[in-house]
Amino acid sequence: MKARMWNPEIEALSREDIEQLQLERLQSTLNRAYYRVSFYRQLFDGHGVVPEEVASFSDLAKLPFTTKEDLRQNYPYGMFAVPLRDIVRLHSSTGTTGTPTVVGYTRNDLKHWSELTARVLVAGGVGKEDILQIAFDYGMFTGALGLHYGAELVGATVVPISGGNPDRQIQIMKDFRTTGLLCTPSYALFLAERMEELGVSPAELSLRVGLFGAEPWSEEVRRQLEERLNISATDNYGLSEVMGPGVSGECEEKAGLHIAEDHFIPEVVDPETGEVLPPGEQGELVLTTIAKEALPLIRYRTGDITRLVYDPCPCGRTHVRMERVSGRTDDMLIIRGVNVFPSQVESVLMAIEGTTPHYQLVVDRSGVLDELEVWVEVGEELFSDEIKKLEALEREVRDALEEALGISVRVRLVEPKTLERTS
Ligand code: DLL
Repeated sequence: MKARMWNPEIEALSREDIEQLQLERLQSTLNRAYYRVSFYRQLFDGHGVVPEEVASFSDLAKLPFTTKEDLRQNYPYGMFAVPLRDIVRLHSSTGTTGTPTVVGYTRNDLKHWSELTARVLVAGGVGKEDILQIAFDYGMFTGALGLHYGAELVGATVVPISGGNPDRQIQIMKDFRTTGLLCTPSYALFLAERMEELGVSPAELSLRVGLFGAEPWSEEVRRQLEERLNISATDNYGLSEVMGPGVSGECEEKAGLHIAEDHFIPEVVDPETGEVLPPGEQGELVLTTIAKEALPLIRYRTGDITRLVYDPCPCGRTHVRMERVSGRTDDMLIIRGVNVFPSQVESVLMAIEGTTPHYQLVVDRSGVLDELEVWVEVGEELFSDEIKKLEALEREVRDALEEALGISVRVRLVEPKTLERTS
C-alpha cells in the first residue's frame, strides 16, 4: 500500500510531468522577474540573457545566481515582484551584517505555503486527529506560522505555544495530550532532558511524532529523540528567503527529504566554481522558485551542503530527495535554530567603546542546547581599570549582542592581545 500523502496527484506525478510543469512555471517566473523586478532585469541584461532563451533545464545554468547579499542590498522591498498592496504578510531573517532580509507573501503565496507545510506534516505522519504543539518561536521567524497554517489545513489541532518555558511545554503536553511536537531538534532534546529531570516518563504522554527542522542534526540525535520521547522523528527543511519550512521534508522512509518540485527547481553546484554538478554529487543547494508571486528567486544560493537523490522512493512520492543538510558553505552558525553570522557580532562590538575588534566565538553544549560564548578583548586602558567598570562593559556587550542576535549569549572579556590572530 502506498503511503498517505496530502496531495497524491502532485506528490506522485511522473518525472516527465514534473519536468513539464517545472519548465512551464520556470518560463513564467523568469518573465515576471525580468519585467517586474529591476534587479533581475539588470542582472540578466548584464549576463546577456533573456528569459525567452531558457527553453530547457540545461539552459538554467546560463542564468546568474541570486544571493543573500542581493536581498540585503535591496532591503526591504526592492526584490518584490508585486506592488506592496498585494503583499499580505512579511517575515524576516537575520543577515550577515545586521541588515536583515525581508520576505513578502501574497495571498496566493500563503495558500501555497500552507499546502507545502501540509505535505511535510502528512509525510511526517500527521493527520486530522493529531494535537500539534508548535514550539517554534512565533513572530518574524518563518518556522511557527509556516507550519501553523499547514497544520490547520490538514485539520490537526494546533497548540501555538511558541518557544521557551520548558516546564510549561511539558505540562501542556501532558494536559492537552499532545501527539506531535514541532520544534528544533536541539529544543526537543532539551525537553527530553527536562522531562527526565522532572521524572515525567514518555509513557505518561501521548506523543507519537516529532517534526524537527531549522538546524542540522544527525542520525544519532534522531535515535535519541525517538527513544527518549517515544516518537517517530522526521526532518524538515526550508529557508525564509525561499519560503520558510515546507521546502522539503522526510517521509516515513527517513532516507532523504522530498523537495516540493512543483514549487522549486533544485540544483547542486560546486560552491567554489558555481558549476552544476551531476545528480548524486555533493555540493551547494541552489533553488529556483517557480510558483512564488511576491518574491521570486532565481537560482538562489542556499549555502547548504547536500546531494540530490533521484532513485524512486518506496513511499511512492516521485519528488526528488535531498540528503539531510551536512553543513554550510559560509560561516553562518545556527544556534538553537537562530542563524548567527560572526560579522553580526563584529558590527556590534565595533559600535561599543572599550572593546577591540578581536573576538572569538565559542559554541559549546554543556547540556543539549548550543550555547554561544563571545570572548572579547578589551582595550589596554580599560583592562587595568576597576572591576566594576569591566562588569558594566560586559553587561553592555551582552545586552547589545542579545538584542542584535535574538538569542542569549555569555560574554567573557579577556586581556588585550590574548586571542589568537589569524593571518
Ligand atoms: O529555519 C525555516 C525552517 C523553520 C525550516 C522550521 C524548518 C523548520 P531560516 O531561519 O531562514 O529558515 O534558516 C534557514 O536554516 O539555510 C539551513 O542552513 C538551516 N536549516 C533549516 N532547516 C534545516 C534542516 C528556517 N532541516 C537555514 N537541517 C537554512 C539543516 C536546516 N539545516
